[in-house]
Amino acid sequence: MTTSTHPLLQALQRGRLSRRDFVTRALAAGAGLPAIAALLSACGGRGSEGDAAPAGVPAALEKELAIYNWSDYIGETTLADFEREFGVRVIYDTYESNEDLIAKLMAGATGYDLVVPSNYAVRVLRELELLAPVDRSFLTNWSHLAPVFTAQAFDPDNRYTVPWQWGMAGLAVRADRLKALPDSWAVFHDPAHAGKMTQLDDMRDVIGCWLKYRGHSLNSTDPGELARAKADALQAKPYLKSYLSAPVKGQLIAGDVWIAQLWNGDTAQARTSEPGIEFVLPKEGSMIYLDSMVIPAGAPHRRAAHEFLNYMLRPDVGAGISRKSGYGSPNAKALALDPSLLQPPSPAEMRRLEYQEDLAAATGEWDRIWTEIKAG
Ligand code: SPD
Repeated sequence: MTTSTHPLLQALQRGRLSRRDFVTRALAAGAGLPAIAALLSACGGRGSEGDAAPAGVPAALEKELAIYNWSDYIGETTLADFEREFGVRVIYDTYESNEDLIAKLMAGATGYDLVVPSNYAVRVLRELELLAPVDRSFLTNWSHLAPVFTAQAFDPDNRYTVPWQWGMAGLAVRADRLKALPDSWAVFHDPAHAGKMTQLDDMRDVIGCWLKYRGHSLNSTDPGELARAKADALQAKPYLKSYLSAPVKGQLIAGDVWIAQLWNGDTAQARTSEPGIEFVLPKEGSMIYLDSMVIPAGAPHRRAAHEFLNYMLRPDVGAGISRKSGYGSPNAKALALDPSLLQPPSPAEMRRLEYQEDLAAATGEWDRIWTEIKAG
C-alpha cells in the first residue's frame, strides 16, 4: 500500500472510511505501523472539525479501572488508596516505550481506560483517532496544575491530556566506580567501558542522543544527519552490554553496568538502593518530556477513568507519585507540599533540553534506521 490509488487510501481520502477503520484494515492487509503512520500523515491532519465529539461520561461509577502505564511510575500507595476510597478495583499493566504503547493500541487493544503517552506519542494517537476526549467538568482539581505544563503544543486545549509527570534522559553513572564523571554522549564510544554500558531500548532516545551529540535537533528528519546518527550508534554498539530501558536499574545497583543512558527518575529510584549512582545531563543536550494520562477511544470504564484523573490531581496524591518515581510533578500544589520533590529544570538546563515531536512522514525512515542499528 504505497500509492494514493490504493482503494483503502482512496476510501479514507473520500471520507468513506474513518482513520481508525483505515488503520484496522491496513494492519489486516499486512501494512506496518511506520508505513501506516506515514500514509496518514501524507493525507494531512484531521483538523479540529474532525475531532471526535465528547461523548457523555456515564453517571454510575464502574467497579473496575484498567491502567496501562510506564513501569516504575506510580506512588507507593496511589492505587491501593484509590481502590479503598472509591471501591474500584484497579488492573495495572506496564510498558517500556511509546512505540510499545502505540503498537498495542493500533493492534486494537480496547480494554484500557487510561494510558500515559509522551508528547509526540499523544499527537500520533490523536492522528489515529485512538483517543477519547476528557470531560473537564469532572476535574475539580485541575487548577492545581502549574500553567507551564498545560496547553502544550501536542494538545493546546488539553482536550485529551492530563499532565502526569515530566522527566529527561541522560547518563546514570556509577560515580563510585569511575575515575571521572562522563559529561558527553561520547562516553559510549569509549572502549575503556566496554561491556559496562547500556543505552535505552528506545528508538527516539538512542537516535535522538546521537543527533544531539552532533549538534542537531533530536527531531531531525535530514537524511545526512540521520545517517551520521546511525553511524555513531553503530560505533557505540560493540561497547554496549545491551539496549535496556527502566529494567537496567537492577544492573546498575549490582555493579554490572556502570554507565547507562536512562531517564532521571529511574536513576533517582536506583540511587535509593545505591548512593554511588548519579545522574548526568550530557553537555551536548538531551530530551525532556511531559507524559500525560489519556483515555483511549472505546475505554470501557470512563467514569472511573475520570475519577482517577481527578484523584491523581490532588496535591498529596501527585506528591506521592513523584516521591516514589523520582520524576517531576506538573502539580504546583504538590511541589509546595513537599519541597524535597524534583524542581523544574533551571533556565540553563532548559537551554540544553528539547521536547520530542511527532516525526510524521519520517517515522518510517527512523524505524528503518533503528531496525538496522539493532540488527547491526
Ligand atoms: N519508568 C518511567 C519512564 C517514563 C519515561 N517516559 C518518557 C520517555 C520518552 N522517551
